[in-house]
Amino acid sequence: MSQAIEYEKIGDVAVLAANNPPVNALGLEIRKGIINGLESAEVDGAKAVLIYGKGRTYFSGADIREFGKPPVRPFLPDVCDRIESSPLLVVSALHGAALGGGLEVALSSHYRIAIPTTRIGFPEVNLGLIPGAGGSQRLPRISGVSAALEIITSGRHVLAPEALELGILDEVQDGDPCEIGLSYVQALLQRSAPRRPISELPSPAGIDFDAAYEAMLKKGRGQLSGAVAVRAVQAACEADSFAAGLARERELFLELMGTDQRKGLIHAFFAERAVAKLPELKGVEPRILHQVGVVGGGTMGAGIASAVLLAGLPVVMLEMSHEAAHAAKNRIASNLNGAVKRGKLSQSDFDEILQDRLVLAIDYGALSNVDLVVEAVFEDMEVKKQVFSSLDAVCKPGAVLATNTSYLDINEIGATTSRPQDVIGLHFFSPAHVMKLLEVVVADETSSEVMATGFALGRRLGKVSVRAGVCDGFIGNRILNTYRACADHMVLDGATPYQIDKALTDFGFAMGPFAVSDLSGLDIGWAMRKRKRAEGLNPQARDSSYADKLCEAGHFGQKTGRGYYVYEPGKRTGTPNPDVMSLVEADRDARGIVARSFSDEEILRRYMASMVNEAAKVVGEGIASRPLDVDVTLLFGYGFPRFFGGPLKWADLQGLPGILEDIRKWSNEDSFSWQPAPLLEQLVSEGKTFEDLNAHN
Ligand code: T1G
Repeated sequence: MSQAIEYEKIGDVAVLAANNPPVNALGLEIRKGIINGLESAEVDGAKAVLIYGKGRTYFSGADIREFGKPPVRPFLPDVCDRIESSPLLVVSALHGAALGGGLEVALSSHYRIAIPTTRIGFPEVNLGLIPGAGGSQRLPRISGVSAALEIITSGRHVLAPEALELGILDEVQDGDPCEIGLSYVQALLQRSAPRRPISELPSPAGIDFDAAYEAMLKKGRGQLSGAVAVRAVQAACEADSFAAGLARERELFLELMGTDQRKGLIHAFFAERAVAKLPELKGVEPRILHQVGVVGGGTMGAGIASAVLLAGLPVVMLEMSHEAAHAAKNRIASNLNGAVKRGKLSQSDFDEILQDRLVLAIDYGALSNVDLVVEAVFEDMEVKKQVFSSLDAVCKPGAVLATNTSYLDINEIGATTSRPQDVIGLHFFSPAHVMKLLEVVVADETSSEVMATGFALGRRLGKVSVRAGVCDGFIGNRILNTYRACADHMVLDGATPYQIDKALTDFGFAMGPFAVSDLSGLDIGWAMRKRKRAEGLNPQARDSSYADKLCEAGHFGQKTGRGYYVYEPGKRTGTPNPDVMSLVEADRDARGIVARSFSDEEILRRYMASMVNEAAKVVGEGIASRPLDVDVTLLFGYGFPRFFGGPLKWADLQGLPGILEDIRKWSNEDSFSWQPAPLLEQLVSEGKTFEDLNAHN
């Protein structure tokens, strides 16, 4: 059986090779292996020890799957202290991603060499934690407090050349990690380089840690780990000894380990990786994509084309006229320009894309050779059907025909073609070249190969793709429409849009529902309400009119400078629009509603209960395969605070019985009007959680 740490003595050097694919996570066997390897080296007459990782990376951190389980010795801090205190010279050779506990192992080594593409970092804050094996004590001693604080609180990956500049690495050299490591050790031995335990370096000079703490708390919008990391680095400067600093770090680490935020963030880490793992895609090969077509060059179409071009694929953009096609090209150019400004695209690639890889067309014939086409035209069923029958006529056999509709019935669209098995929904979120979420909407006839191709395109575009079934609004918008309606109900009953927005930003959302409506455009909600009225409203639904009045007055939010808020030119945050409350009061009077007060806590509970309840229906009906698919959708498409892990993880952590009790209590009120989801009732009656469903699917 292969060892987690393979031991080999090469000349005077004992080589410890980590072999724990896929990312050499520092699980128990690795930790034991390092200790055993050091002990062997010390009795084996070695003069030095080289530690490196086999496969694609050096240690990428502690084994996250062990968190929350009873810890087993040796603990990582002990392993790091053992490395540093070894009488032998210990050298680490890094490649891939030396992150978290991996960087802590490297920092406890006496010297570090890396290949140029290596990334180092402390991403623990993204898991609701802080470095827990000396990273917050050793890094400030070699890179200085400011650099250490920035790296630890941001969680960002630092490339090797910058890490060399910061003194974190001693050498950067290209080649095989073991080979460059061995020659580096030889060089150190030849010049009798001393062991250099970082823990023996003096405490670094401090900064105003209280100010840094407050700043991180504000930036975290409720997430604690960044601010707590400041206190850990503070200990590196102020503790009486290295050991005392280490103890303080451990104390803070264990406090965070017990928080719901740690559970939420680790759930999010694994959930975003699990969404693409679907049993129905096992062994299914996607179709090859060489060229993509986009029909409709408006905001969404241009965004989708930009995402595809940025991923290196050529695009044929079809519009109805030359003017419209050139307008689409200008939108794409402005999107790509943004990427150039953000340093994500070079000017030469920008030019090459617009000259060679983007083809404009006004004739469907131009799409005859694409492998996949995404339709992004006006949200009208008749228009969609015309487009799809044209695509059916011109596209080659095997081409994937995708629609970017955000709610229309894809079964009905597919039925207008002779190949419904090749029709799928690819629901991008605006701006499509920025937003990470992609709903892959699988219609009744969609083949698994076409579904696999949708996911493959998502991976190629760097998206987080979630499988969704066909219903009005799929996963995300269906749930949004419910909690958005719940907010409207509370306004009719006495709350204000501004109180609701504050309650949700205090909860952790970047923006409240009314500010989000202003950002996406009030005309979108208006069009949806008109469509719903035309389709016949659910009699229990309350149909507020104050929002319509705003739109009838031409106020569509940020894009018109006025909506629920008033925006100064160029500003993205506004002040409450004084007209809104008089429209609301008029609406209440017309309905004979006597306004009452709402506490922020009640607003939050109602809002979240409506969200969780609808999400449970979406899972219960199989529109979402698992609860984690809903969580990832709300995290990546609707700004749900990541430290809660998503609405269903949040619900589990809150306790489903309490949420069901709320829903049952309110379900007969006008201002709630939703019956408890059968799945929620079933889970509560069986004493189960949404997580149980994730585990089983
Ligand atoms: N533990 C367990 N599993 C891990 C893991 C880890 N640290 N990192 C990755 N995996 C799994 C992942 O779930 C996936 O599994 C597979 O490896 C490939 O990952 C004490 C407390 C390293 C940059 O936060 O950022 O150290 O889905 O798909 O895109 O101070 O993984 O195949 O079943 O992401 O090439 C700190 C987390 C831990 C790094 C590679 N370390 N990992 O990205 O592959 S806390 C991290 C990553 C800590 C100490 C503290 C990325 C990656 P599966 P992948 P990738």
